[in-house]
Formats: sequence, structure tokens, C-alpha cells
Amino acid sequence: MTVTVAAVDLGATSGRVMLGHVGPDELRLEAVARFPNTPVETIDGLHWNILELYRSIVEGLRAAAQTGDVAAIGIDSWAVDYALLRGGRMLGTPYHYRDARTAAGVDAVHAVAPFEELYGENGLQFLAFNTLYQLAADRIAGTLDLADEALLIPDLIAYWLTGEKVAESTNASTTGLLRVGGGDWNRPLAESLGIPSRLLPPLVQPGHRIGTLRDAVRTATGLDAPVIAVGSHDTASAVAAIPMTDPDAAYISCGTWGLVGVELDAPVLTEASRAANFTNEGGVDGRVRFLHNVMGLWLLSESVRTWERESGETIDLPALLAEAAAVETPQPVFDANDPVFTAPGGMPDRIASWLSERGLAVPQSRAAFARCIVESLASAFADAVHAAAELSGKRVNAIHLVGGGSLNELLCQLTADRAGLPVLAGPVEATALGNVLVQARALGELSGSLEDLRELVARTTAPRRFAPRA
Ligand code: LFR
Repeated sequence: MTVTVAAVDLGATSGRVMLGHVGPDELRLEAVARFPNTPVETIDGLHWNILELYRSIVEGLRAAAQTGDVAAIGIDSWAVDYALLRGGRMLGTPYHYRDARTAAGVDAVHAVAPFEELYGENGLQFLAFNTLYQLAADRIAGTLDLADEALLIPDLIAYWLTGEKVAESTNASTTGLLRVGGGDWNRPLAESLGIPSRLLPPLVQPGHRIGTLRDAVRTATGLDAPVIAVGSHDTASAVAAIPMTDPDAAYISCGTWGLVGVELDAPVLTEASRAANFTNEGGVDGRVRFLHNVMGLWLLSESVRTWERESGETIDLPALLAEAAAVETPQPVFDANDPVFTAPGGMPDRIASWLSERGLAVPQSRAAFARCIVESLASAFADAVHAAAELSGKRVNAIHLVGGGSLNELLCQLTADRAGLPVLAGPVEATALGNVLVQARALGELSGSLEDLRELVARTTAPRRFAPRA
């Protein structure tokens, strides 16, 4: 027996509705809709184009319904961003985490709770866009006073589809307002930061049935299916689907970001892990995602966007990467963790400045630039894998690399070389697979632990092995 479920996955450049056909011996995805997810810059900053996205999701679900029976829907997106609501109505347009407004929020939060203290409470690496800093910026702007609830983006979409307001726990763990290690909301911390705890909705775990579609949505989509909470943080879903049949492995979930780490049963809150800026995010089934954010393919895609804008040409990425692989002169390595690369726009110039400020030669062709970016990513990935092993005490014999980056052979090979460990590449669609697996288990179609779900991924998708070269 198999079941068909729909995964809504909102990624950095596009959103998708995918069907997952899942059974004890089957795991197959089918794309039914793809639509742009392009942030919009207005006078007051960078925002989600949330209404257009919602319209596209409803249309995508309608397309899904036309293919046959859909037993459930699960939603995931990147973490930390949210909408403010009052009386169930959205107040303003949600901000995108790459908006610059968070700087004021960081200062305000750290004036009350310095990072060292916060780390003990929430276990999160410092990222200036973590929800608590964004909320603090909203408090300074006066908008929090108006709100009576905040919903993370996948929870907002679930609310619009079902009328039910919840906070899914893996994504909630990235807000900075959850007690580390699977705890509840840290209401005293929130209040001490001037973030009213009324904003925080009831927590639910992946697998929880959020609700059934509202009548209007049922009519618009032609679907009659529950929305089930999945690892609604895209990285949590991706990690759930990593085919780690050997537990002594690290992972890299590589898309726009490279999330590099290991899975643990309990958080690591040492001074060393804080100094290394490692995070303890909540995973599916209460696992800990002990990882570090490396800038990821963002560096490459932003560079390509700039070159295309400047030249009016369309750049063929696989061809560029093939040229980059053929570059023979050694290229310099820059720090792919430097926050100067977080904001959008003008990436090649920012990389060039980083290099020349340190007396390093700036690559002279696009191919050399691409090689420099991929070398820098591989170097940061290798460092983070070794740091994850050392900080957690976990043995690491291999690296699973999943997500879009697993198609980048140069990146996989250079990561293996620099880490001195084999890289097992794929599946590309780990996030969507994690999303549908959790739904299928909630429906009773699959049973067992995360290891059982991963075993199904390993059986149905064969990772490609990149052995380290001397
Ligand atoms: C990846 C991701 C990362 C998170 C970043 C911002 O898509 O979700 O895990 O740190 O985006 O939310």
C-alpha cells in the first residue's frame, strides 16, 4: 500500500508543491507546481511576497488534487521569519530575514541578555536575523504593541489553510525563545526582552494534525485533507531524510545555506561550542541538530545574478562549474562565514574587497571566481565538519551532502578532499522527502523511528560517493 501526500516547500528562489508517493517500499516525488519566491524591497525594507505565495500554494494544491487522492498536506520553509497578527488578521507584510533592520534588535537584546547568557537558555548560534532580534526590532518600531500573536511562515500558511494557529517545534527552536533541548517557550526570557509572551502560540511536534482545510480552501483546491505538522523548518525536514545508515556521519544540507553538523540526542552548550558559534536546533523526534550555518550556494547564485544583470547574458551554471573545475591556477580562499556576505547584491565586488583587503589576489575570470567560491565553501564545510565532531565528541567517518549542492560535483569532491572524508551526495530533494516521510508516518502508512525512515530513503535513492583525493 502507498499513500500520496503533498509537500509545500518554500525555498530561497522558488516555492513548490510536490506529491510524495510513500509506502513501506516506495518513496517517490512528483513535482506538480513551481512558482517564484522573490522577496520585495519597499521603502521600509525587504519583505516576503506572502499573498502571491499563498495564491500560488492554493493553485498548486489544486493542481495536486487533479492528479488524484491527496491524503495530507505538510508545509516547510526557511526558519526565523514570521507574521504579526491581531485578532487573526495579519499586520503588515512579513519581513525577510536578510533585511537590515535586525541590527538595532541585536543591540537591544544583548543589552538585556548578553549572548553568553542567551546561549545557555536557547543554545542557538548567533545569527543577527534570529527571530528574537527581529521581534526586538519590531518592538523598537512600535509594531509589537499592536500584535497579539506571531506565526512563523509555515504556521501562517497552515493557519490560512485551516484556521488553526500553532507553532511547530523545529521551526520554533530557531526563534531563540524556546528553551534549548526540546523545552517549552521561555516566557520569562521573552518578557524580559519586551516581547509579550501572548505572541507565542501553542507548540506542536512534527506529526501533529494541525487541522482540516477551511471550507473556502476546500472549494478553491478541490482537496479535502488535513494539514499535518512536519519538520516545518526546511533544514529539519532535510536532516530527517538524510540516508545515514551509519550513525558515525556528519551532514551538510546544502542549498542557499550550507548547514553543517551532526545529529545528537542532547545539546552541547560548552564555552567551546558557543565560541565556535554552533547551534542546537530542534530536530524531528526530539533530536538535536548540532550545526553551524555556512553561507552556502548563496555566494554563487548571488554572483551569477550580478554577472547576469551587468552583462545581460544568461549564465549556464553547469557550464560555468565545468570551467571552474578546469581552472588550474590555485585560487585564494575567503571566509565563507563572514556576515559581510549575508545581504543581497553586488556579491563579486564584496568577495573581491574581502580578498584585496587581505592582500590576496582577486580572481580574474568568472570561472576562476566560481572556483574561488567553491573552494572557499568546501574549506568552510570541512572545517565545520571537524569542529562538529570535536565539539560533540562524535565519531565522523563520512559526510552526507544533501540538497541542491549535492548536484555540484566540484563542491562534493573539494569537500571530500579538504575534509579527508568520503562525501555521500544526495538526495537533492531531502527537504521534500523529509516533509512527506513525516506525513506518511503520521497517517500510519509508515512506522518506526527516524532511522527506519532514513533506511527507506537509503533504499530508494542511492547516494553518489566522492572519495577524498590525496
Ligand atoms: C535554510 C535555513 C537555515 C536557516 C536559514 C534562515 O534554508 O532555513 O536553516 O538558518 O535558512 O532561516
